[in-house]
Amino acid sequence: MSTTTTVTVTGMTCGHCAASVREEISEIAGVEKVDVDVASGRVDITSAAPLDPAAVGAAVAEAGYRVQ
Ligand code: 9UX
Repeated sequence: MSTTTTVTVTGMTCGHCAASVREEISEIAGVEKVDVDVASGRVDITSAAPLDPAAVGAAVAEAGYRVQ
């Protein structure tokens, strides 16, 4: 049974921003799917088990953005 985590990421303004965030979050263990909406900053992450919010924040920071 998968679980979904939704976060809001600030600072993304184009599709390349979204791709960077998606790639970094995809590297977290157990992540199966990452949907990024640039306009709203909404990021929906599907994973095998609940994610550590700190790991999500670190991945987003690695991409150069922030979790609101
Ligand atoms: Mo597009 Mo996003 O040129 O930081 S990558 S604005």
